[in-house]
Amino acid sequence: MNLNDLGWSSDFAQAFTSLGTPDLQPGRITAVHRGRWLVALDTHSTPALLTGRLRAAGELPVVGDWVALRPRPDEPLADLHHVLPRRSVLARTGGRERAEQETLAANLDILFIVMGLDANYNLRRLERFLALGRGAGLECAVVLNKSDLRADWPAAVREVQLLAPGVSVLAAAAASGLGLERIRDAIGPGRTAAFVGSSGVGKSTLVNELLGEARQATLEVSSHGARGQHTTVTRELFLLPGGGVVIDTPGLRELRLPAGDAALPDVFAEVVELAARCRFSDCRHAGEPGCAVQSALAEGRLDPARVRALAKLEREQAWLAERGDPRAAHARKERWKKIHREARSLAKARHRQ
Ligand SMILES: Nc1nc2c(ncn2[C@@H]2O[C@H](COP(=O)(O)OP(=O)(O)OP(=O)(O)O)[C@@H](O)[C@H]2O)c(=O)[nH]1
Ligand SMILES: [Mg+2]
Ligand SMILES: [Zn+2]
Repeated sequence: MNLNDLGWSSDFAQAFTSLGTPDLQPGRITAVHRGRWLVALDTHSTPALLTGRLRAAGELPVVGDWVALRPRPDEPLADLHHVLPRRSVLARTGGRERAEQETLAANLDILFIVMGLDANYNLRRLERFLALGRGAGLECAVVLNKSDLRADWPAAVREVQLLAPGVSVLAAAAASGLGLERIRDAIGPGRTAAFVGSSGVGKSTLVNELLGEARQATLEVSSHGARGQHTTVTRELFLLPGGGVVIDTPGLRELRLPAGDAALPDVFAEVVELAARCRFSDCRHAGEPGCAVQSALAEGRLDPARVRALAKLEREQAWLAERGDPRAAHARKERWKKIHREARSLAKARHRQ
């Protein structure tokens, strides 16, 4: 193994040099286990701990990060001193009712969004994943896996292509190896790919096929069971035999986008383009005159599900923005107070008539 195979580039080399710490070694985080980071170096892997200074800096290293570390002389352990600036960051909003950002992985080039061609197939979920990937500035590819379970899979490929113009859409069947060559080509040497999608769609099965060996546990979907178990529980980075790096991730039951996700206009381009032609710039497409969205819907030129999906994601973004900005929340409260006041006086006026 060498660092270039792992995705090292001249940018990282420069960042490393400018640390001015030639006694440290560069390495890449391949896994994180209970306060221990596993790091691939040019010759081997080592477990590592954070130095107090790096811990105090707040943002912990994640899978895919490039770090500068120093091996301990007397034990098979290293100390992580620095995280090199990230080229890209995949993040989501953490669990229910919480608005914290959770960084999932760093320094990715391409995101494989895996969807099963069974009951898992869901365009609304796909839109979320596309916004996640595009928001992180990543090339995205949709993998429609389990094509062996759906005879008319080419229709699904076409449907997704229409939904996401410019995004490559590949049909795959992990068991028969269909689609694997295209996935391998899309990754390419020295590039880093992550597999994301619901639990049980076959991410680990695909990663194993790419590796040519069963490195990741996989499980019958039925055994994922009512308790909603995930087979893969941690993110892990692997080097492919032919070059390229893949990160397997645990299934995301519910994906909430990070705050400030700027990719919605990109993912919902046809809706946003129409909305730009509404008479009022703050048109809510709810009966205002001169609404281009409403007329497109009435004429069947626009899919109402897309309009609703965008509105829902925009509401989530507004909520997150307010959580992060109390002033915005205050302004919204004042706006509603004013609307209610006006509604009340209007009602009174009507009553008097
Ligand atoms: N029919 C069919 N089954 C598949 C295919 N790919 C994977 N499976 C099966 O789907 C089940 C789940 O696969 P996994 O690879 O464990 O799914 P995963 O996405 O890694 O799931 P998590 O780790 O829980 O997120 C396993 O029983 C696989 O054998 C496929 O192309 N066709
Ligand atoms: Mg898995
Ligand atoms: Zn409108």
